[in-house]
Amino acid sequence: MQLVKLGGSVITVKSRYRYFLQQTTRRIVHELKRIDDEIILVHGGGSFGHIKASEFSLNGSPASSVPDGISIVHRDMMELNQRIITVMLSEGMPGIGMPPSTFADPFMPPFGLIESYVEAGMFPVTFGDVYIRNGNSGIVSGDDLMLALALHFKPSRVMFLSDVDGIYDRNPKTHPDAELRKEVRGNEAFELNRDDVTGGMGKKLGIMKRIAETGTDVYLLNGRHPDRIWNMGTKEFVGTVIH
Ligand code: ATP
Ligand code: IP8
Repeated sequence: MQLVKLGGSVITVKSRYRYFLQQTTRRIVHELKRIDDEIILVHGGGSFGHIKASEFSLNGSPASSVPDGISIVHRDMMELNQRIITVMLSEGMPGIGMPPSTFADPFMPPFGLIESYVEAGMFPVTFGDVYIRNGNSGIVSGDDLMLALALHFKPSRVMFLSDVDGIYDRNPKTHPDAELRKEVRGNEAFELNRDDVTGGMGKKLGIMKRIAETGTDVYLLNGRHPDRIWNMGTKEFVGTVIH
């Protein structure tokens, strides 16, 4: 089994509310389809999640407008999820959406159910979502779900697709001379996008390291070049690996 995160930065334009990158998503799905293995997918929020979640402070103290905010962000995330599944279907990859806001514990996906869909030849697609727990609202990140799924299923390979070539010593978007790390050294610096409500690349690296501790190689690569998945584990690979 393989576990794949479609980062919100690669399947949407993060600065433009609800802007889905259908062609990029199609090119990624086209490559994933050729992997001869079971695959569980997770996707992030991008501009379908972070902009409104930040506007409504869903990750902080509950505001009076929270019920509206929860409803809007969830609707938008469902829309993104269904758009991805429509692309998957058209590429011959039957996906099934699994919204965490309906899980008994949003941080603990229903593993048995996921397994049933995988056994039926389907591709579960869960995603960063809103939740209410013990009276408090919050956001579960796709990266949190990647960790829970990796710990349970122990996939043979875990990949995070983003809009950059890998993890750099500094944010490559603001530092054109930033250096790509094939392996991290521990002195990387991270910058957070203004609207990001779930911690960005710095938090992602922490999650990648925790998954790697279970013995699975974890890759971060650029989803705009999905053919790079075929070089994972070789010298030619362009991206970052955590062993
Ligand atoms: P989402 O959280 O919406 O699913 P994602 O998983 O694609 O999105 P982001 O949280 O957007 O990931 O993180 C990717 C962004 O992290 C890049 O666009 C990049 O600008 C930024 N970034 C900041 N610091 C670094 C760094 N040191 N190396 C690589 N990228 C960095
Ligand atoms: O982009 C966040 O998930 P992430 C989802 O994987 C929302 O961190 C709703 C903002």
